[in-house]
Formats: sequence, C-alpha cells, structure tokens
Amino acid sequence: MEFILYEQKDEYAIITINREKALNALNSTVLEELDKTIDGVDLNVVRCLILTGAGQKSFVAGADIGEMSTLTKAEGEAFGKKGNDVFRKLETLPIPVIAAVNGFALGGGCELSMSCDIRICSENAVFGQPEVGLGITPGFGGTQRLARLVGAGMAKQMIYTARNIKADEAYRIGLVNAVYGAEKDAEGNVVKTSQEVLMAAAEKMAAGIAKNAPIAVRNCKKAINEGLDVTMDEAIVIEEKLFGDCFETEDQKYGMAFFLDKNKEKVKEPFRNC
Ligand code: DAK
Repeated sequence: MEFILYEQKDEYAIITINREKALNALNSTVLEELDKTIDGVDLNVVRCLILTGAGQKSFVAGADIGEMSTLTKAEGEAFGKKGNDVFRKLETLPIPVIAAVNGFALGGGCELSMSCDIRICSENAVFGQPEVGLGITPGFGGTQRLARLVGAGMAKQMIYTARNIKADEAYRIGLVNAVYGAEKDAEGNVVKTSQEVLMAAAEKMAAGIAKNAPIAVRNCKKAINEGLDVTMDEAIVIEEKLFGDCFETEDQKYGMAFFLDKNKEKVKEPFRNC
C-alpha cells in the first residue's frame, strides 16, 4: 500500500492514512487503499479499529482538491460514490471504529471522522466543512452526519459559514468525546506530544472495548446505528432482537456466571467471540 499503514495489536488494530506531504488528503488511491484495508481486517481477531492520520499536523485535510479540480460532473459523482461507499463501510463495519483526530479534519476529513463510532482528538485538532468556499457542497455525508451529531442548527452554521472550529469548540458541541493535550514535566518541557497522548488514549479505549464480549459490542453498534434511522417503536424492536441474540452465546453464559460466582479470587477469562 502506498498511502495506508495497518498495524494489528492483539485484538485491536490501527489504520493510519499516510500521505503526510499532502496533509493526508484523500485522493482516489487513498480511498481505494482504505477500502481494501478495511476488507482485509480479520474480524475473527480484531475487535476494535483506530483510524488516524500520519504526522503531527493533520488527520485528513479533506478530499484532494488538486484531483477534484478537473473532474467532470460524471467523474465527480464517481469520486463521491467511491468515498461514500468506503465511509459507509466503516460506519456499518461490525466492530467499533475510533477516530483519533491529530490535527486538521477538514471537509472529507471531518466527514471521515464522523463515519467512525467515536471521535477523540489532540488539542491542535481543527474541524470544519469548508466546501461552500470551494463552490461545492459537502459530498461525503457531511450534511447528514454533522446534523445528526451536533444538531441541525450548529451543523448549518458550520457548513454555511465554512468556518473551522478548534478542538475545545468541537468538544463543547459534542463533535468529539475528549481532547488530549501534551504531557509536560514540572519545568514545562513536553514529555509526550498531544498526538502521543491521544494515541495512548485511543489504544487504551480500543483495548477496553476489545475486552468486552464481542458479540454484545457488535450488537450494540448495530442497535444504535439502525435504531437512529427509524421510529422509537421500531428501534425498540431492533434492540429486543439484538438483545435476544446475545443469549445462549458462550460469552453471555460465561459473563453472567462469572458475576454470580462468589469466588472473588477468580480472574475473569477473556471473552471468546462465540
Ligand atoms: N487537497 C490536496 N492537497 C492538500 C489539501 C487538500 N485538501 N490540503 C492540504 N494539501 C497540501 C497543500 O497543497 C500542500 O502541498 P504542497 O504545496 O506542499 O505540495 C501541503 O498539503 C501542505 O499544505 P499547506 O502548505 O497549505 O499547509 P498550511 O499549514 O499552510 O495549511 C491547511 C493547512 C489545512 C489550512 C490548508 O492546507 C488547507 O486549507 N487545505 C485545504 C483544506 C480544505 O479546504 N479541505 C476541504 C477540501 S474539500 C464530493 C465528495 C467529497 C468532497 C467533495 C466532493 N463529491 C460527492 C463529488 C469533499 C470535499 C473536500 O473535502
């Protein structure tokens, strides 16, 4: 792969968009490689994914403006479909995906982070949908996912004004769950950069998710995603079915038996994905 790094660490894995010279902007090759990488994730082993960008400066600074600038209407549509398909694949992937946003998340970069289940960021992160300043609308689901995440009013403001927001504001409006700063010693020297602190937090969260019963976690993702698209009455039925689906699994039997077991000396065994 030219632009994607993939590292599997026990039961979670890290996908890094590695096109640092262009601030990890998404061209066709990046999108194709990302698609192939997601297809290659071994879902029998990997229980959580982290998605990040290479370098200290940028998660993804958007779709590649150079490549887009000469597209015809038909090519623009094809490019949009390529992006939308891979973003939707991430969103509906059975396992959770954490976006670790280390810098610019603009346009397609903000949209990519929003197709992940959870967003956390470093203190230098910048989010925005600058498309109307380029003469286009957000094309990778930005108008839809941003409105669902932060509400229509705030999404409209961000999209119509094309104004970028910093990490603290992204946190305040609920676009990210946490912001991580650099770790400093008593003299104020940086011991760990904000990106290192961010990645450590992302890995800790991924490992924590991976420790939980995999079928239950997957069913939670499905229930939340599918439930948000339907009425509450329908959503509750979706939840009921996925709740019922957990019963008779080895993990449900073991998880409950462990809780009921009064022998507190016992160490909880890992869930086995069955
Ligand atoms: N595309 C291509 N190259 C980019 C890029 C991008 N989005 N962003 C940065 N780069 C490149 C720069 O051209 C520069 O390359 P060299 O000149 O060194 O060769 C290098 O990365 C470093 O960037 P800067 O020199 O500009 O770095 P600064 O620190 O000065 O500024 C910046 C950083 C992030 C503020 C600035 O680079 C910037 O404003 N970048 C563009 C951000 C942006 O507007 N992003 C949104 C793109 S629009 C569609 C589907 C989806 C979309 C559209 C259509 N369809 C359905 C068809 C999505 C659209 C977008 O994402």
